[in-house]
Amino acid sequence: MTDQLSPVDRAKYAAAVCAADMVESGMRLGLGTGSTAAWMVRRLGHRVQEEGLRITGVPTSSRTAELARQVGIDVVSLDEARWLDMTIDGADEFDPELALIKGGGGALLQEKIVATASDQMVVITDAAKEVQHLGAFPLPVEVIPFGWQASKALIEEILGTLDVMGTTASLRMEGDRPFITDEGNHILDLGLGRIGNARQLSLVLNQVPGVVENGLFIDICDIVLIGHADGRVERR
Ligand code: ABF
Repeated sequence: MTDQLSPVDRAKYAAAVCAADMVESGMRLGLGTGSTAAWMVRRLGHRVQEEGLRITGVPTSSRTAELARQVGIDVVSLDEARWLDMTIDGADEFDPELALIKGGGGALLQEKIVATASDQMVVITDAAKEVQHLGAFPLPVEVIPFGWQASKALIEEILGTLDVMGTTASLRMEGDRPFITDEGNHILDLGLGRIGNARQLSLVLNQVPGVVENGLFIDICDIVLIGHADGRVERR
C-alpha cells in the first residue's frame, strides 16, 4: 500500500495508522483535518468495515465530514456527542512542551473546540513538524469579516511590542488569505519567525476585537506520534 507513497506521506501514514489502531469500539472521536488526519480517517473506515469497529466521529471541518461519511464512519455533531473520548488531529509544528501551531488548513476554530472537548488529544505528524521553538510556520489567526482590516492593523500594532514577550518582532503579515473558513471568517497568517512566550501571545491575540481564535494550542495536546518513512512511530 505505502510503496507508491512519497517518504513524507509514508511517515504521515505510519503515524495515522498507529493512532487509528489505538481506537476502541464505543469511543466518541474528534476527527482532525489535513492530509495526515485523512489517512487516519481512512484507516478508521477500514476498521469499521473490516473489524466492525463501532465508533462515532465528530469532524473538525466539512472536508473531514465528507471523507468520514464516505468511508462509513457514523458522523455526529459535537452537540450530539456532548463530550469526546479522544481527538486525533494533525499539526503544523509542535515543541518540547507539546504546544502546537495548528490551522494551516484553515480549520483551527473547530479543531480547537473539538480538541478541548475531549479527554485526550493525540497529534499525528511527521518529523518535520518537531521544533524547539514555535513560530517558523506562520501562525493562523481567525478574524470575523466585519472590520477585519482594523483587526489586522491592531494585531500589527500589538505584535510590534512583542519583544517584551520574547517573540521576535520579525513580523510578516502574510495578509488575508482568500480562504474563508467553515464559519465564513477570514484567516490572517502571522509570520513571526520565533515565538518566545506562546501562552502569553495566545492570550493577547484573543483580546483583539474581531479575533475569534488563534492557532496556538497550549496545554491541549497529550501525545504526539511522529511517523517515519520506514514505518517507525515515535511517541512524545
Ligand atoms: C490540520 O492539518 C491543521 O490544524 C494543520 O495545520 C494541518 C496539518 O496538515 P498535514 O497533516 O497535511 O501536514 O490539522
